[in-house]
Amino acid sequence: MRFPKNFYWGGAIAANQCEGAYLEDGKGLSIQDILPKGLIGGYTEEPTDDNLKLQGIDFYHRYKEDIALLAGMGFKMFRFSIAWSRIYPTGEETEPNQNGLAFYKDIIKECIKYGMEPLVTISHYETPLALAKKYNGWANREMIKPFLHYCRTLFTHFPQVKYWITFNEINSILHAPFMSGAIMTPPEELTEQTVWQAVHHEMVASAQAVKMAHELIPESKVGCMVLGVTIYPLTPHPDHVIEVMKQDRKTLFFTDVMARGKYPNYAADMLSKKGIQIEFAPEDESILKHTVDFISISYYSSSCASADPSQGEPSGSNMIGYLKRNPYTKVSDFGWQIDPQGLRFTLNKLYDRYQIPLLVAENGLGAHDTLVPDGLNDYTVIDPYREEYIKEHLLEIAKAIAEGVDVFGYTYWGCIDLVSCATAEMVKRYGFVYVDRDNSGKGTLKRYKKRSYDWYKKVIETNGESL
Ligand code: BGP
Repeated sequence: MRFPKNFYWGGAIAANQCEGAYLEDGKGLSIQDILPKGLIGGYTEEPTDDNLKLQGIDFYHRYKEDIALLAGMGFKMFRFSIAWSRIYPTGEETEPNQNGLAFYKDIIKECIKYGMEPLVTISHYETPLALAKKYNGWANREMIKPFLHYCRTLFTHFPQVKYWITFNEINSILHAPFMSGAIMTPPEELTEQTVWQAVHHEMVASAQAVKMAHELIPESKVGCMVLGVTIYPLTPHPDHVIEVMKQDRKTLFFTDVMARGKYPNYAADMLSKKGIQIEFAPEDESILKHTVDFISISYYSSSCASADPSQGEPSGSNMIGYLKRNPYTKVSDFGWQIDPQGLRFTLNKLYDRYQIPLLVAENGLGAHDTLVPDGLNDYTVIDPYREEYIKEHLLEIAKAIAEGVDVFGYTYWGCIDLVSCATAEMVKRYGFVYVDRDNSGKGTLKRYKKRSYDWYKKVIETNGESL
């Protein structure tokens, strides 16, 4: 058998990319509501009509239908995020918004009804805008308090949820300080000192959330989540290999702190070379000791590091454009390198280092899909390329498992088409379910099963044997 008996097969989404209803039922603005083009072009003063996330795929009104569709594939786990500003519109109310709580309570109920384990991301790039404005996001230690107030509300109201992730891709704050860390300082004025201090605040907040979850929901499992940046040397030249070591630490630093409970040996040197001094509160060292129960990653592609920036082509992938393209890999429609073996490599590397369970919380192919008649009076998408991508990655996960790595689940990213994160568009589609909406925001929002829907269903039904 390739996959363990209780392997969590499933899919993942995030509130800001699918819910829409951005001001409904008491929701406050989130930073995403002023990011019309994702990472490109920065934020606007007010929400603008061209921001596809304001309506998303209207999951807010269609979640029952959507969850039923996803459950139809036999999902064992469903990863979604809670929009913080739906619970606390400005982040600092004393009482939560009851409508927001009711919405997520119902989502959880639906998951449980279909036998899907809910996995909740507490913060997936959707900090309340008011907190970003008031505190400059995580640059300010004051953020810890409203975050923990929000966490307490979630853990108290949703004790049925056993699996939690504190911050989506926590290391992405280094690459996208506004989207990831709600830091409003314009990029040209932002210092590394500010960003790394924000990193520290998030990690302290995360560790406190782990502690709190364990107290309030004793059987809970809380994980960290990192953007799985897999890096190879551009050539075997020792300079490139040393560069990989340096670049890797931009990711491993986070897992080191969150899984081992303290700053790693190389931190002092790495930070002081950048002239950074992290301000620790007296209690921080003991707080950080509350380590995570599992590590989760998003994994889409690998890249190369070069000691000489003029060598190599820029990597095409989300947020890691500063790295170099690996000439030995294929690329997706959107220029992302496709490297299934890199996933096996990364899982082994993380497990060798930490020896705690791992979850592939995101992996998927963003592609151009075409809706065609299915011959039965309906429409579908014929997407063998998606099946192939997933198959290749799952087989590499299976190899890692055979090598002794404890991988307990796979939640395919964007299991239903949604607005993309980095470029905020609809045309880049990941789902097993097609949603009729285009880049100009037009479409009926009707859902159609793609061919990969039945394919993934079979994979789950056979616990991966059909691969
Ligand atoms: C990750 C994010 C997701 C997601 C995915 C794909 O970085 O956690 O939210 O969207 O990337 O990226 P994109 O949507 O930009 O194609």
